[in-house]
Amino acid sequence: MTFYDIALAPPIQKSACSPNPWKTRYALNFKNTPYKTTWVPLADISSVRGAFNIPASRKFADGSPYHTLPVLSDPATGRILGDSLEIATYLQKQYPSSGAGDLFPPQELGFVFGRDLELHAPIAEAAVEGHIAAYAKFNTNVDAAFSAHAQLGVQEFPFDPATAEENKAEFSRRIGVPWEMLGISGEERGKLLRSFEETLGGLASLYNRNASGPFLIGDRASYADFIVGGWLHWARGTLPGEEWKALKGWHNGIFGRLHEALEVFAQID
Ligand SMILES: N[C@@H](CCC(=O)N[C@@H](CS)C(=O)NCC(=O)O)C(=O)O
Repeated sequence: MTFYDIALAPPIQKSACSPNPWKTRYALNFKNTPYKTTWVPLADISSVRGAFNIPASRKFADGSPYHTLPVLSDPATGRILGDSLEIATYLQKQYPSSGAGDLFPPQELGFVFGRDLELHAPIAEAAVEGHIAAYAKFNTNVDAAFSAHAQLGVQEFPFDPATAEENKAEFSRRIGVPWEMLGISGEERGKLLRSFEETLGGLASLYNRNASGPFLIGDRASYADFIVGGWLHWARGTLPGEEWKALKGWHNGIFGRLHEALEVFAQID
């Protein structure tokens, strides 16, 4: 299989911090299904994805298509999938007993992020069947909870220096704000960090349900942990070191322990 992830600053394996591709990497490693990663520069996502003739999985606020990664292509079945949750459900259906087993064990995933976000590209909930709907809802809420604090990752975002100016200009164009004005510092940053910590408290309560941890259902990881873990990679890759260190310690160290425990599924080829 070929897994398409976003190439950021070299060495790309070290800077990889795109949350949705990370969810896919965790799922592929969990399933132990052989794959190779193709690294796509930010500016090439539309052309690479366009060549596959699959619909965009997101839309900008004006309704135009937003081409994203991950994409997974499986030559065994000829399938090409372009949405992280769709990829995970495909892997579970196609390779039910591979690797560490069921990616979607039935479980309660009652974390709700109740704030409406005015994002330049709204988050849409993927359509899935049966008990996986709880995972789709969780995915949407976790995406929203982290996206609400994404501004914290602007200043140290690991762009490839060779294309950084072009990438920043494109993001600024989409959002309608100059890149330099997107970053947040001082008192405002402190406030947003406190909001982030408080928001993650809701997720921490879900983790506290199982006192032994480190995963939501104890010693067995599921796709729900990969959803959170994908975003922890975003935090690790874009927050200043001391803030990432602090985050790992928030709520009795739940997120630091989770990030470490997910290491067994984090290998990059
Ligand atoms: N619903 C999609 C969302 C994918 C998504 O938003 N991907 C981001 C990276 S995490 C992306 O490709 N961004 C490229 C860009 O902003 O140009 C999924 O779950 O796969």
